[in-house]
This record gives sequence, C-alpha cells and structure tokens, in this order.
Amino acid sequence: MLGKYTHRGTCRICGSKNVIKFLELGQTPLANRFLCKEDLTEDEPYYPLDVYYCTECGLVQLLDVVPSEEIFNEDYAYFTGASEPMRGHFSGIADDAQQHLPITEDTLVVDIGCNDGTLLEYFSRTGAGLLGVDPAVNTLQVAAQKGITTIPEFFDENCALKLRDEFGKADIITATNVLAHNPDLNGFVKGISLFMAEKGMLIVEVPYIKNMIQNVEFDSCYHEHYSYFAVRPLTYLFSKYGMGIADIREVPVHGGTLRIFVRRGKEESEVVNKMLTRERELGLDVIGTYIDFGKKVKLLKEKLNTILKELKDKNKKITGYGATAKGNTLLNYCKISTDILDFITDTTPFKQGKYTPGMHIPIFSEEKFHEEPPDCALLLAWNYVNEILEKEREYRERGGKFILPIPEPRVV
Ligand code: DWN
Repeated sequence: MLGKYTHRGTCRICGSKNVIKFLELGQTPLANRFLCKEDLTEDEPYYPLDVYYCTECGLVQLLDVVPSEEIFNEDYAYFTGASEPMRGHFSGIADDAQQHLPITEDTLVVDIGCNDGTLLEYFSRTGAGLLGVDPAVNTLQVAAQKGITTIPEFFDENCALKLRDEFGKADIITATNVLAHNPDLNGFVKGISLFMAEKGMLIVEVPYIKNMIQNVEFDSCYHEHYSYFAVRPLTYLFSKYGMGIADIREVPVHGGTLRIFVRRGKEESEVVNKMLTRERELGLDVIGTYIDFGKKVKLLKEKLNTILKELKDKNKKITGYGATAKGNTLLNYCKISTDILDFITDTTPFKQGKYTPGMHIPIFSEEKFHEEPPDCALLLAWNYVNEILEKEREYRERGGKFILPIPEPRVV
C-alpha cells in the first residue's frame, strides 16, 4: 500500500526548481517502523525513495516527504544509548563544547532531538541547566528518568519562541543528527536564530555527503533523512539567518560526520574555506558525481546478492548483525529476506521480538547470536565495524565470518 506523502518540486533550502534525481531505491517502508507479530498480516505503507541534487545550492535531498509525525512518535525505535560506541562520542562533544565556550551553572544547554538524553548526561557534570527537546515521546521518557527537563515537541520557529519565553535564551544548542530529520530546514535555522543567546553557540552534527559518496553509503538514505549535507549548502543556510560556521571538523561516527560550531555573524573561518575548496576538488558540486554514485549503488546490489547466493548454495547459515534503520534500506533495496537471513540480532530491547519493516526478518537479542552462531553475519551496523569485529573476536576465531556490505561487499 502507498503511504501518505507529499511531493515538493523545489529545493528545501534555496527554493530552486533545478533539482535532479540521481538515485532510485524503489518504494520502501519507513526504516524505523519495526513490526510486532500481529502487524505482519496488515498492509504495510510504502513510500518512494528517490534522491535528488540541487544544482543551485548543492543540497542532496528527498522530495517525497513523509510527514514527520508519521516518523517521530511514541514508537520511535532508535535509542542512542543502545550503541556503546556512541557514549564515548557524546562525551567528546561535551568536552569540545567546553573548549569553545566556558560552561558554568548559569549556562543553559539545550539538546534538540535529545533522544534518550545520552548527550545531555555528559553535560550534567558541568552543572549547567539542561533541556531536552524531542517529539519521540518513548525515547524522551528515558531522558526524563535521568532527571532532564524534557519538552515533547518538534523544534521549529513556534517551538523556539515558546522555549525562549519559558526558559530564556539558550547559550549552547546541540543538534546531533537532527538537521537531516527536519523537512523544514529554513524554519529550523530561523528558530535557532530566535532562541540562541547573542554570544551563544550551536553545535550541529550531520553525516557528511563526502563519505556517503566515497564509501557508497547509499543505505543512509531513508525517509527520516530528508537532507544529506555538504559544507556549501550549510554555509548558505546559516548565512540566510545571520549566522556563520566558526569552526568545523570531521569526526568518524556514522560513517563520517561533520561537527560544526555555528555562531552569530556571517564571517566564515579559514577552515571552512579549505573544506569548500576540497569539496570542489572532489566534484561534490557537479551532478556527474552523483550520477556515478547511483551507478555504483546498482553494482553493489548485484555483488552483494551474488555473495549471499553463493553462501546459500553452500548451505551456509547467515544472520544479520544490528537491526539498523539503514539496514532496512539495504535489505529492502537488495530484496534480502528470510530466505537469506535466518534472523537479525540487536542490543535494543525495543527492537527485540519485532520484525524488520518490509522484509519481516525476526529480531533477537545478542545472546541468540552467541547461542546459535551463524557461519556468516551480514553487518548492517557497518558504522561500528571496528568495535564489532573486536567485540566478536571469539566468534571470528572459531571461524565465523562477517559480510561487510560497503564500500564494496566482501567477506572478512
Ligand atoms: O540518524 C539516525 C542515526 C543516528 O541513528 C537515525 N535516523 C536512526 C539511527 O540510524 P541507525 O539505526 O542506522 O543507527 P546505528 O547507530 O547504526 O544503529 C545501530 C544499531 O545496532 C542499534 O539498533 C544498536 C545495534 N547494535 C548492536 O546490536 N550491537 C549496535 C552495536 C554497536 C552493537 O555492538
């Protein structure tokens, strides 16, 4: 069944009509809508998953827009704290913030898209006032249980004004993996400009399109990620609201991420100019780069399916490792179902006992991986490859293999 969505014909940052489709991933269900057993007989909503490039401002984006309330509600399946490596990463953000702006008991730190409060926990050691904003109320409850003041709302201009009236202006606003999740980028950044203190700082993290292109991370595309960022469209977006990138760096999480420090004033720092030059050198501002990427995605699908078929022909038992949202793009696009994967294991209690959207593969806790080890595990959480290969050293020493799907499918 086709779900409810709207199609927009223009770029969501600059409004240009020059938006060109370069990747078609077919129709897929929502990547984080895991199913209970009783849902399996119901008709599942599917939505087109096509990716476009704006030749004016350079934003990569989806134009088929699923309403955000369909995605972020009381059933949101991603809990940051379930992935151990993210803890160290978030601790690093709090330290980095301190380097850029002294944090005292008078500082108000607001985390937009705070999920289960993992990031704010690291700010709590500074004594600052903490506020978490997130429309996904089930994850937000976990943040509230940690003593964090929580606001169950989707951040936009109206929400910004309400928060400003109630709590005053924010000194530090964090938004990690949030910008991509907001279909109204202009409304979001305008809201920040209304809510942020004069000398305040916004810290944004977004997966970097450079890495997505270089490592063929096509599975990062799904409906809750409305946009995919290079530095160029971001500088333009912030400058529209009187802000500029004061500092920026690349950090390794989620397959390659940009950590960006934004302040009032339009002056861009030297490091930003260097990154813009490098983006031009890599061809991130030409459509041909994206068309080539689309071709690589098709080849990846063929190669992965060939590897899986060869293993099945040899009667090998295969399971999936990590019931990730991106994994659901990969499984649905490559049509990998229960005839290939017996089950998937995941550390998130909310996902265990459920089934993946579309392919309906059952999900179990990690214990099952150790109790019934497969011959091969398809690593759907490839962004934690080093940590997981290390964690599953014993399985590998006993002959267990992993299939890494990107940048080119291979068995290790
Ligand atoms: O932006 C988004 C990112 C940040 O997180 C979202 N829209 C949704 C989500 O995407 P994802 O599900 O692809 O993210 P992760 O972080 O790759 O998910 C990892 C999953 O794997 C979690 O469900 C936990 C699980 N896991 C596991 O089973 N064993 C993780 C590790 C590290 C493990 O050892």
